[in-house]
Amino acid sequence: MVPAYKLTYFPVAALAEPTRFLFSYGGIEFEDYRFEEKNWPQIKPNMPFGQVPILEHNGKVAHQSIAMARYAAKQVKLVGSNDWEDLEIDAIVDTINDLRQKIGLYGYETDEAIKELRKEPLFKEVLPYYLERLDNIVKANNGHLALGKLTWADLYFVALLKYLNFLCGTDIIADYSHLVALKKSVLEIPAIKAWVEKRPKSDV
Ligand code: GSH
Repeated sequence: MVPAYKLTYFPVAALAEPTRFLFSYGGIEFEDYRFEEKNWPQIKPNMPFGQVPILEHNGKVAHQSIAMARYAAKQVKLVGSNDWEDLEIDAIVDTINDLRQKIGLYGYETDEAIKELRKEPLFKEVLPYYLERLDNIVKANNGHLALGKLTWADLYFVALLKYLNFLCGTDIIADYSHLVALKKSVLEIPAIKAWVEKRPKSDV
């Protein structure tokens, strides 16, 4: 049977990976459509806002990676049990995304001189600021980023890590033991483990 969902993205983990993790976690089949970078100029004009990932379902098209991850999380029951709990999860996911954007200013900079200028503030200030706080949250939260239990915030963070590490050129959580433990516990979930083993290999 043709899967009910089609996820379209570049041939990398990055912004599509949280949704891939979440569908895999819940055993929801999806078509993992990865186009070749050379075909992007033809694909881009057909995207709702000129970007990917997009998620297609029942003839409809959705964009925005966090919105689609939140949708997938609802499908696989990794959300909160009331609006306040969802707010707590969303706040963590948005914080991770704030960090991603700050990392992107460094990682995507093509002018080497500017990149060098951004290096010290990122590695000495921004990363410690965010990662210490996230590590403390996991420490105080029974090994999780929100609600003291597994939620989509945990999967979101671990799924995105490969991309964040790539942009920084290093394992950004290596010195944060509670984040390391969180990563390990998420990657040990059988359905996630199976997904990571079978997913196409990529650096990003
Ligand atoms: N806020 C959007 C989301 O989270 O989905 C950002 C999407 C985004 O930045 N997509 C990038 C893209 O499509 C790939 S990671 N880049 C190609 C382009 O903009 O032409």
